[in-house]
Amino acid sequence: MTEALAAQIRSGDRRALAKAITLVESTRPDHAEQAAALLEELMPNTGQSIRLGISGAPGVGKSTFIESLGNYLTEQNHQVAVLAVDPTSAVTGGSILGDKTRMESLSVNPQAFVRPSPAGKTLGGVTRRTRESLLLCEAAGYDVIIIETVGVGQSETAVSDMTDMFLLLLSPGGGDDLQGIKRGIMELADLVLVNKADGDQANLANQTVSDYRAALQFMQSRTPNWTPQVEVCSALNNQGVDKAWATVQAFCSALTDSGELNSLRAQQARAWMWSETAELLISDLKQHSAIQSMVPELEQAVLSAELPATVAAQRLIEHYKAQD
Ligand SMILES: Nc1nc2c(ncn2[C@@H]2O[C@H](COP(=O)(O)OP(=O)(O)OP(=O)(O)O)[C@@H](O)[C@H]2O)c(=O)[nH]1
Ligand SMILES: [Mg+2]
Repeated sequence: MTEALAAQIRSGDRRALAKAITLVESTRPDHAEQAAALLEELMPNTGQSIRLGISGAPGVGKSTFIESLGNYLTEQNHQVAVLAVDPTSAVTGGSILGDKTRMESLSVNPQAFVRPSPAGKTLGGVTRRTRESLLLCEAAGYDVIIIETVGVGQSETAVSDMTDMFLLLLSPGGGDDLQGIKRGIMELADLVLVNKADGDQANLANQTVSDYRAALQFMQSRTPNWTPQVEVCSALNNQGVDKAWATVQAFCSALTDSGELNSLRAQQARAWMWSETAELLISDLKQHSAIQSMVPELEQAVLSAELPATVAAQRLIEHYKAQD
């Protein structure tokens, strides 16, 4: 069953890909086993895409930009997949990106695959699934994978940890206070795009570009092989999107030529291995009945400040290690 599904995915069968993503998103233990087998089987077919993270405040134009870029790329015979990491789905079970992912033309473009965000209990849960979905999309032949997230400060790091390049979209204006964007997020950006550079806002957008270029000079570059760029675009009018793509390609060449792309991905994979290990250990621990029975009392003792959290954690681990 795994091998047949893997073969369908490799042949570019979109329904098989959608089915496989549903499998990796499932919380059922038997599904998790199948998903793991499938990913292992497809591993040799992964890694050949450009992995792009895109973030920005609500309403800045992420969906419009991705639609414009996606359609531009498919015209050049690229296969584009769009995945979403939605930090709100973890909290509310609802979704910022889900209903508002208005990529109407890209969604029906035969060379594109648009997948709304999974609902996960934790942001970690959502991003685990997104990483796996990314690998599945690569195995299905998509050569540009875009991972979108809303810039509300929780999910950008997670997205940057699974992508090659991080694009930050900003609105014109507000250069002084960096639009409330946390400095740490600015530091993740390899390309800052000031969107909505059209109509009345065109001049302001250019001014904003100057402001950010000045601001970025004082920031530590993520890598010696690339200086973060700031450009304007109008996603609505499809302006600057080709330039942004040229910058993405320049970034990829710089990191490929220096060998950094391979080492970056290798490090990301190793970090992922350890975060998976931590998640699996915690969920295994919580499933033990002996542990479950001691949790209420321990939590109560920590809540009422009778017991230091560290001591409570040590007791949990001791009991866990004493199991079977
Ligand atoms: N003038 C102008 N408007 C734009 C541009 N890009 C997007 N918009 C408009 O801005 C609004 C929000 O655009 P979206 O693409 O939905 O923004 P988003 O960042 O995906 O928003 P969320 O998913 O809600 O976070 C829409 O009304 C767009 O038409 C642009 O380049 N110029
Ligand atoms: Mg959107």
